[in-house]
Amino acid sequence: MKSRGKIGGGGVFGGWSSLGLPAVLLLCIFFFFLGFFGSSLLSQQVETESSLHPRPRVLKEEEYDPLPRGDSGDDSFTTIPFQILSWRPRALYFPGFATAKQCESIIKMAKVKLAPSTLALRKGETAENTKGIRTSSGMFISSSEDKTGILALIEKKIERATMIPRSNGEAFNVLRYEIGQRYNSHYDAFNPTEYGPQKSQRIASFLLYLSDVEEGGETMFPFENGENADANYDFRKCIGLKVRPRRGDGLLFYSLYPNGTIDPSSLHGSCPVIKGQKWVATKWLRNEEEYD
Ligand SMILES: O=C(O)CCC(=O)C(=O)O
Repeated sequence: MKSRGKIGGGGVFGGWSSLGLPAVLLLCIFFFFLGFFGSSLLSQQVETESSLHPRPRVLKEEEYDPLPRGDSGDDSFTTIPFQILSWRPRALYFPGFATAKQCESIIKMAKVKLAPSTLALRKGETAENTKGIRTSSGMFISSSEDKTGILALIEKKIERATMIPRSNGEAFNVLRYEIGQRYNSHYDAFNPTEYGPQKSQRIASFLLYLSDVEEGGETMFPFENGENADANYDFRKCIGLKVRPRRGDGLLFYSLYPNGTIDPSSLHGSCPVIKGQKWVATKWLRNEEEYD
């Protein structure tokens, strides 16, 4: 009588051998590729998720002991590396502030809505007589318009790095500079004697570089440390402290002194792009809440 529920006489290996060697080989190859593609697909998904929404780095508790927090505080330490580039103006550089994937996503959302960049005009200025000062293209986007959540993440990181609440920020101004395009030196803060009375003032600017630039396109501070600050300065001139755009890096500088007056050394601009293309997202931070 044949026994039920049992693999034939030779056990498992007997079953394989009855399939024949070519069939076993084919099965092995099939499982190999299944494993290979399955694991690389999975790791790609994990990588995309973690590079779009990276976890904040936290220090180990045994290194430093966190204090009991206030209602709105954190339970752990945050590290955001930065370099002081200058004290006049107060300028900080943040390497690797955003991931390459985050930068690419921001460019993708901006690309479809670009228009020639405009200027806030002083008394007597018109679009016609200020032509050539700012030749990039750009668009404005607030974090509430971004369904991917990336701009909200970046905004929260800027908030932590500056301790200026998100609600004091303007919408992101995403800019693209092509070869030869530039932004002559200017102030981000609005001097009331030139622009009239202001409801609020820009305290600081955070620039997130979304691309590398092969040549040119630096953010320049011609009056850094009081250099070149004479009446003859040509606002097109690309001199002084120059910050080279690198994808994912951030630059923060303060336009106001702690006493609220405009820091003359915060004059800045974008050198013309010589080779490649420059993408940057600017966030202006104000002394009053913005409503977007
Ligand atoms: O593109 C840059 O590097 C500077 C941008 C800038 O000056 C601004 O948006 O106010």
